[in-house]
Amino acid sequence: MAVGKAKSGRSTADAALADKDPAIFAISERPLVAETPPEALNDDTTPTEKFFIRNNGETPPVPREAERWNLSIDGEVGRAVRLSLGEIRQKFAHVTQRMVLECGGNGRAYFSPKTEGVQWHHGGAGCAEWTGVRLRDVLKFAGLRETARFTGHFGIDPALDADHPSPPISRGIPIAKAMDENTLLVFAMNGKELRPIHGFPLRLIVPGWAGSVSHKWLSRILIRKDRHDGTLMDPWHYRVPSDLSHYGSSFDPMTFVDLESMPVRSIITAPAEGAKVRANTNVAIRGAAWAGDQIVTRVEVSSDQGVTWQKAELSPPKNPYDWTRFTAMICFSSMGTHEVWSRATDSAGKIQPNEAQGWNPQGYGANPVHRIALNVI
Ligand SMILES: Nc1nc2c(c(=O)[nH]1)N[C@H]1C(S)=C(S)[C@@H](COP(=O)(O)O)O[C@H]1N2
Ligand SMILES: [Mo]
Repeated sequence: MAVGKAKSGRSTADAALADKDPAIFAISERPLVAETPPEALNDDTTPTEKFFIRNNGETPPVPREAERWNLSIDGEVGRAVRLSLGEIRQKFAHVTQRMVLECGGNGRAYFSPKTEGVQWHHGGAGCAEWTGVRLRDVLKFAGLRETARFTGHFGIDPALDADHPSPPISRGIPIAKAMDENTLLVFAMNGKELRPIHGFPLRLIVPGWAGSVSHKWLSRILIRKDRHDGTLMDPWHYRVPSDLSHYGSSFDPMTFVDLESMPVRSIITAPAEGAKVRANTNVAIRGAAWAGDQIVTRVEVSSDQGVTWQKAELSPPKNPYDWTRFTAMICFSSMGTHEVWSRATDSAGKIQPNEAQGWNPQGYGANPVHRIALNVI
């Protein structure tokens, strides 16, 4: 389904999509969720126009005076603080890092049987340059009490409609991840102020973890003694069985654990699916790989449906949580339809499986090899 005018005609959604590359396609209109096809992720830095969208509610109205936007930090802190965006910019060191943001449900469409939830293929991810300040600098400014264990994030996005009256999302992370030097409070994306759809004027980027904790339109961080209990912190969201290896066992959501770091994934970004290439000629295969909190240690490609694999060349990430770009040369000796597969391995030794493994009712963690078909002439 190509992106068109949202049925309801809400101006914010229309504007968000009008700004986007036509390759981006909506997989849900309300809430607005749009995926990037792999061939649109061929840039080293994902342009904002090609960056995926994941809303749970409505996009809030754009504030008139962004510099006066306030972020409150309260709860288990030495003193509750309220900082304007202007103050945040002034008081704390600015950092720019290229980092992957990936939706927790990325890859869900590869599960069989089908699960609940938005049916992402591999395109619920992008790698942009984020500019902001370190969350830990701001938390130190407020002063964390010894009892501080967890954050709770709040934004201003309105609920979708009367059927979904609760606030759309309010998730949180353990303090250790909040204090990680790569966790940023972000006001700019790819060198420009955030677009409204991506959280203008202030959002979190918690790299490597399910995107739901990278709160957009961020207005408050509550520091808590215990795990946060906001919207979508319930047993049915962003929770996975602690042991994913027992296919077919009965799952009790009460025993699930929070989905935190995302699994290793690679995608082929060139050539595009269905492209014509020549037989007996080297074809350059290009792609990207990332691995949550881990590092990508190897990417391989296969031109014989996974019977044999050849190592791709990796270009080093610019900074932690940047993706790893890869290239490989493949030569097809016969004409016809041929598949190219890619798979990555992470620093914990985990490798993308041929088919999605670890089926779970909420459909998290599907990271099968990426496969494209080429027309060899
Ligand atoms: N306030 C708010 N923040 C949010 C969301 C949301 O619905 N509301 N969606 C989250 C989810 S599930 C993801 S994957 C990312 C997507 O960020 P993007 O739309 O900028 O790509 O934002 C996260 N932050
Ligand atoms: Mo997400």
